[in-house]
Amino acid sequence: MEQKACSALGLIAVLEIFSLVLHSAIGDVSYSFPEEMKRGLIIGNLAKDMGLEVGDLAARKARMETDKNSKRYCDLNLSTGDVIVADRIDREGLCGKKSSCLLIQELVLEDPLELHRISLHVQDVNDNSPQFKKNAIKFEIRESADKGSRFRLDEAYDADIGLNAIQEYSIEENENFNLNVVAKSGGGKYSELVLKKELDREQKKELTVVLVATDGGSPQRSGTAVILVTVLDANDNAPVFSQAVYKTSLPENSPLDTAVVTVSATDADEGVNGNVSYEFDHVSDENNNVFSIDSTSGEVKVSRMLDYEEKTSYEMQITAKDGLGLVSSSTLIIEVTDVNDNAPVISIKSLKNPVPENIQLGTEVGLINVQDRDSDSNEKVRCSIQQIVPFKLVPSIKNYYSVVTTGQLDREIVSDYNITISATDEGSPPLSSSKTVHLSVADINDNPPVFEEQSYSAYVSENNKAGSTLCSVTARDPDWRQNGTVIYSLLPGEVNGAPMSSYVSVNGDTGVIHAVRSFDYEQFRSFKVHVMARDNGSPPLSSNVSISVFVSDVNDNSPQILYPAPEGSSFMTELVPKAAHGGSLVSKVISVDADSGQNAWLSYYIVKSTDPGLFTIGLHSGEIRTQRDISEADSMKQNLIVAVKDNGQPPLSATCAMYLLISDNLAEVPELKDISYEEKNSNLTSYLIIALVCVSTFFLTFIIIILGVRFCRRRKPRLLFDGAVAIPGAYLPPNYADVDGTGTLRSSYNYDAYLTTGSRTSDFKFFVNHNNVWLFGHYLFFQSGFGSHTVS
Ligand SMILES: *[C@@H]1O[C@H](CO)[C@@H](O)[C@H](O)[C@H]1NC(C)=O
Ligand SMILES: *[C@@H]1O[C@H](CO)[C@@H](O)[C@H](O)[C@H]1NC(C)=O
Ligand SMILES: *[C@@H]1O[C@H](CO)[C@@H](O)[C@H](O)[C@H]1NC(C)=O
Ligand SMILES: *[C@@H]1O[C@H](CO)[C@@H](O)[C@H](O)[C@H]1NC(C)=O
Ligand SMILES: CC(=O)N[C@H]1CO[C@H](CO)[C@@H](O)[C@@H]1O
Repeated sequence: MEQKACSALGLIAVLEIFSLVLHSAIGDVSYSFPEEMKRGLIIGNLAKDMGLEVGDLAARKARMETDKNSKRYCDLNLSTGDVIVADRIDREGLCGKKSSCLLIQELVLEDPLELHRISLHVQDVNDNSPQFKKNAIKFEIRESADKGSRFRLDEAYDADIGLNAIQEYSIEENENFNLNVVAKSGGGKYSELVLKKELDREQKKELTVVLVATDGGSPQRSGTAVILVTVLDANDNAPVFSQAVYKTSLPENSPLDTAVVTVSATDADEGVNGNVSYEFDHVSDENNNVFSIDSTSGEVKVSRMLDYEEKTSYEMQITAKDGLGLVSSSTLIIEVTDVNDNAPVISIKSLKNPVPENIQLGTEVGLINVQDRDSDSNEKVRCSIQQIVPFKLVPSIKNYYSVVTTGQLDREIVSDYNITISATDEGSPPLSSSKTVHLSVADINDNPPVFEEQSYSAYVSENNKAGSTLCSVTARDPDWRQNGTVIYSLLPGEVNGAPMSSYVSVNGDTGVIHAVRSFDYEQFRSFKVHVMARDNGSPPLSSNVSISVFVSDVNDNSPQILYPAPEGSSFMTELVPKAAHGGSLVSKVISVDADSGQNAWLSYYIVKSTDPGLFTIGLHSGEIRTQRDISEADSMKQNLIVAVKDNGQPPLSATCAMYLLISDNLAEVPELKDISYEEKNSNLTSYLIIALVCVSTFFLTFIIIILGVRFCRRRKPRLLFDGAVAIPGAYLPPNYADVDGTGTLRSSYNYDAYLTTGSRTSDFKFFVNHNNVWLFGHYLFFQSGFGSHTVS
């Protein structure tokens, strides 16, 4: 600038030297006047100043010229000689910031030609206000900026110079900023904002300060600019929770994703600095994943099923964090409330199983425990047995119940119980559960075997096979296993003096009664067997039953003709008096049948006779009577063959021959040598008795020996009755095997025991009527009370 000024001065100096050379005669005129004078205003009077006559000016054609192409700023009023403003003279436009502004104009005069230099010194007028480049100066200042920070402001511009240029800056009073004005070394001034108090975006986001630049002119001019300060955020605020502690409660078993609570924290900062995200603080493993928190919204949700029985409350720390990591935390307490979601659990602590059936009333057989995991009323449990069983529950200490018998047990009626114990809690709705206890009743041998019938009867035909089944008895014992296992056995007894076991046997397992030997009706008709059924318990129980065995008759005995003696063995003759009238009794055929009933109901027939019209025989009496009077014409010897037939099926029969002699004198019959036999009957009897005693002695000895031998060789003696009978008519009951008037047999028999050696060879024939001991050869025949068959 100084150089420019120098060169400008140089130029002026050159011009001045030149003008001095040209116009040495006339002095130059210089005028000083303010800029911006209106056109026509008089700057000065040249005529006067140059000492010229006003009239000359016009004559000499005085005129203003400009150097080079320079603009002509002033004119000359020829009539007055005044220099007047011809054009606008703006100092700032002509000279800018030059401290002096000189315009050179030339005055030209003719006759003589003269050239005068007119120097116009244009003086500055404060016509320009200070001006800022922009009306608004925008600043962004971080709120974290320190006190004393400086922010340089734009300079204002004032076209004027010197005092009219900018002298001062100022800002209106505000709490944050001061203004510091700095003078530039090359002149001019600028200002800077100085932070006197920290900014707080959260308090005031924008500040507006008006900056004023003033010049030193008079009147003073000023220019303003608005400083817009935008406070930039700094993360100076941590998020703040709306509550220090969030407390809420939630029923257990809440479905997943149930919203529990929404926490919220606010951060006064903005943008990232105020972008709060939520998370759980370090969570213990047990709390892990139970709840989830939405990091953006702060909504806490259930993410795992809650179980009151597992954990009743959760306490967690929630952290809110802003974008740049400032954190704060709050406590979240979630109480879980109980829901009746657990049924009571019944557990059997002890059980006496099986229970003996004779257990005493009121005995404890088991102990159960009932527990409900819920709490309060949800865990109160009522426990009962809702069945008709002889057991009940008796509350014991706390949750224990005793199972106690309330009635007598009987295994034979109910052998096991399924006792259903049910437990219900008092929740709403109540939950219940049940448990079935299987209790079996152990057996006690308390039932004796019982026969199906009170007594049994068995019917067996005589001559049965040894080993044949008579009947079977069954006894039942409802007890268990060996206590109910029935064993049959024969009770000791006798039949006809022989042990029972020689007649029958019983199968111990099945109760089937077998005959051990063949029975003979003619020996005994019935007998009683006693069988005991005993169980296998300890001690055993037993019961007895009697079986009546009835032996039924079989027609196994042919009629035995006692009189007359069978043909060939002896010779007997009946005398029939010649004077016998028709219908008189001549003789009687006597026969017996060892069988009974129909089998012993005998009928008599005359099979063959010498004179068929003479004799008849009573069908059942066997009495032989004359049919008509005997006449002289009748043959003296009459023979009758009489058949005796029993009524059995099939009938058995025997025949005999009857010799009748129609005579009044025995001597008339020479052929009958043995006729004295009849007459000497009493003598014969005496002989026979003597002989019998002798023979009996001998024979009994013989028989005993034989029996011994036979018995040893043949264990099973045969029952047999066979052989001939010789009997004198007088000793026999006359109507043996007779019929009464109604035709039915009335019999009360005694029984005969026969012993035989099995040989049928007949060597000896004896009979002892009075002793009822008959001996036929080696057949031994014991008879007791023989022939009590009577007609009523
Ligand atoms: C806040 O943060 C979340 C995730 O961290 C993001 O998605 C979101 O755009 C952020 N918001 C702002 C305003 O920064
Ligand atoms: C008890 O239950 C068992 C098994 O379910 C069954 O076999 C038995 O018959 C039941 N007893 C009674 C007396 O109901
Ligand atoms: C039989 O009864 C007795 C008591 O009388 C008992 O001790 C035993 O256990 C019972 N036997 C069985 C197999 O039940
Ligand atoms: C059965 O008979 C036997 C032998 O006579 C006797 O000891 C027992 O007591 C009887 N039993 C009963 C139940 O009558
Ligand atoms: C050309 C011009 O301006 N002439 C003026 C000079 O001065 C006289 C007197 O003041 C005026 O009357 C003229 O008009």
